Order: sequence, then structure tokens, then C-alpha cells
Amino acid sequence: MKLNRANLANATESSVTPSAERIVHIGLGAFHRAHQAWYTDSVDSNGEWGIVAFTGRSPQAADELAEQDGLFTLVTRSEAGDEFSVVKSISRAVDINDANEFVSAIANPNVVIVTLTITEAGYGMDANGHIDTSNPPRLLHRLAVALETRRREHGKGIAVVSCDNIPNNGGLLQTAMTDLFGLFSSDAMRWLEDKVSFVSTSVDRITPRTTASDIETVASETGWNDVSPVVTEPFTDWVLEGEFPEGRPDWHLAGAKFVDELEPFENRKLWLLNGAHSLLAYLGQLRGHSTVAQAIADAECLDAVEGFWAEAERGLTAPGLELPRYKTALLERFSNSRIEHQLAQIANDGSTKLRVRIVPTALRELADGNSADGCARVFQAWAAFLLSGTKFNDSRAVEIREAIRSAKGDQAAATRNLIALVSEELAANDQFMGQVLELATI
Ligand code: CS2
Repeated sequence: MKLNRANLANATESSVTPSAERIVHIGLGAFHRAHQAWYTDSVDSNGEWGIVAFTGRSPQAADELAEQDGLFTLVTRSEAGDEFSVVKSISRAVDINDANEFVSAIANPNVVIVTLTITEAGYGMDANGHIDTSNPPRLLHRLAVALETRRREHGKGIAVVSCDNIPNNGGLLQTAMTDLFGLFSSDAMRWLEDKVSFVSTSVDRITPRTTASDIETVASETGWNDVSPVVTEPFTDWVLEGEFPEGRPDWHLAGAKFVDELEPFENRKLWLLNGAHSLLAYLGQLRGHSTVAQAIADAECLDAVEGFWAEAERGLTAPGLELPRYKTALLERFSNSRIEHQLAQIANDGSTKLRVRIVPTALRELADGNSADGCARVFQAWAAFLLSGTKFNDSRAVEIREAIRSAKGDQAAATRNLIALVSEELAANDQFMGQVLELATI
């Protein structure tokens, strides 16, 4: 049977009317649905916190979900098997190119939270964390315009919650919005400061892209024809720092943690999980693997991950991080062979991802007089991957191609040019570059 609210109500003999719209999400993708939508669904039995979810790029996800009245099946996949549940928290799915809908959703006084998953590249930050206001990233510009409309219409407060894998993501968003609001008026600036709360978060749930066979599995196991299910792992984590001036769902009842200092948790996740992911994405593909589970089963990849972790860990000194347990759990998660997490998907936007996942460890290790060999391995694998001619996706693809072209076939020069796109400081460090180039010859 086709999954929609009328059919679900019939099948379960209960009412499944859409929840009141109080949250706007930007970046409707599988991760949002397995994470924030799931947290909200888990704790909102009274239907008080409906999400209006806007797509970030293509309208396809909105079209598919709109057909199903926002409903979708979440498949929680472990080595032991699959569990299926229907998530109901998305009240409406809309294409963000529908500008009127977007502005009116953000300006709706009942809406008090905006969450974002627009990817690292969606922030378009320069090395100082500022956005180019003369050419601002598309989605951030839209958000600023919509928030300004909210201010003019009634000015009620709102919490803006970044859920992207960037350190201090709330602070970055605040800087970006402040830069853009500076172009509006001083009243607008004051409102932003007084009434808009920027919440930083660390988010975690491994969620691969849905495949045709996942759609078939849902149909055969549940009887629902769902064109847009999401497959995810059992593990999930959400750590938040910041205020919700107009309230929020009881996300803590589903395990979300509200902390005063997010940084140690976000670094642990960004460096150990995401850093290892990026390493596996490049080294793994170069060694002929296509999924994380395949790559981590390869002793050479595992060795490289452990080498990088040893360096990253020296920067994770806060109490309570329980690194041995965290790493053991990570290796188990990576090894979940029923989650087919494609390395090619993780490899996207490496020029932005390596900046937050690897560079901080590399610079700290070098400053401490250590070799930073483990980090060098990641950069060598990334450069070798790009130089191998494999198809890649990167928001800075033009610069990457130019870095390679201008080296005129000199691999060492190309490698240095590529690394300079991520960190000029690392590219200018002869010791570091020496290690990268030496690894290239092995
Ligand atoms: C991955 C992340 O695609 C990537 O770059 O490293 O999406 C990762 O799966 C999530 O952050 C896990 O929480």
C-alpha cells in the first residue's frame, strides 16, 4: 500500500494528522531524516513540533516526500537485522526554490527553531570563518532574507541550530548572519543580537544513500510502498550548546545532550570519526574498495586510521571523552557490513572537509615537534586520489583542476598546490610536504 497519512491512519486505526509547524529545516536529505526528524518524532507524541523541511539542492526529495505527506520509513540496520518505523515529524516537505513558502515558513510566529544540514561546503567560509557578503552562499543568503522578514513582521525570537560537521558551527553561522545583517540596518543588527540564538551542535549517525534494493526491502518487509525510505545505523548522538528562547522539543528524552562546552565532544567526533572517514574514502578507493566496511577490513587502511588517531588523540585531552571506548565503538560501527556506506559519497568536498577534520591535528602535531605522519598519509591519499583521474565532486573543483593543470605534470608540484588549497601553512611546511611526498613513493 502507498505510504501516506490516510493509508497509515486506516492501517493503524489512529489519527496521523500532521503536527503543528514549529520547526523549519533547511537541507532535507537522508541525514536530517535519520537524525533531527527521528529525535523529534521520538519525543513528540502530542504532535506539537512539526517540521517544515526544505530541500537544499534538487526538489526531488521534497516531491517524493510531499507525495507521502512527509511520511517515510526509517530502517535501522544492524548486523543482527533491520527494524522499521514510520517517522511522522515532517509535516510538510517543500522545494527551497519556492521562495515565498520559505520566507513565510521562517516568518511564521509559531515557528521557533530553524535547523540546518547544508553540508560543510554550504557555508562557503574563508580561512577566517567569514563569508563573502558580496557573493554570499545561496542558502545562507536566503536564510538572512527570511529572518529579516520575520523581524519586520513581528520580531519574535528564534533559535538557529546548525547540524553540519563544522567546529563551532553555531558561531560560524552567527558570524555569517551578522555579516549579512550588517547590510540591512542597525535595527536589524540589534534584533539579530537580542532575539536570535545560535546553537552549536555535534551530530552523529551514519546514514548512507538509499538504494533501490532498500526500497524493495521496505515494501516486502512492511507492506508499505515507500519511494523514499532512509537506512541508518542503530547508533545516534546529538550534543547541543546554546539557548532555545522560545522552547524546544524534549529531545533529551531521546538521548540528546545539552552541554555548556561542546568543543571537546565535537572535536572527538570530527577528528576520530569524520577524519577516519575521509582517510578511508581516499586510501580505500585507491586500494580498490567501495564501502567503509570493506576498507576498514583492509589491514593497511586500519593501520593508517590508527596512525592518524594516535596523533588526533593528543589534542583530545578533556576529561570524560573515554577515547578507548569511543574508538572501539567506532571500529564496530565502521565494520557494520550491512550498512553500505559508499566511500565515493564521503569523498565529496574533500577540500573543505580536510580543513576541519585533519588540519587542526597536523598543525598542532608539527607545532609540538611531532612528525604528523598520520596526517601526511591523509593528504597524500587525497592528492593521489585527485591525481588518479577518478571522477570527483568538490565545490572547489575549478580550483582543484587549476592546481593540477598549473603543475604541468609534475606530481610533487601538483600535490603541493592541492594541499595549499586546504592549508597554505601545511603546504609551506617543508617537513610536512617531505613526508607527504615520501609516502607517495611507497
Ligand atoms: C561522512 C559523514 O560523508 C561524510 O563526510 O564522514 O557524513 C558521517 O557519516 C557522519 O558525520 C556520521 O555522523
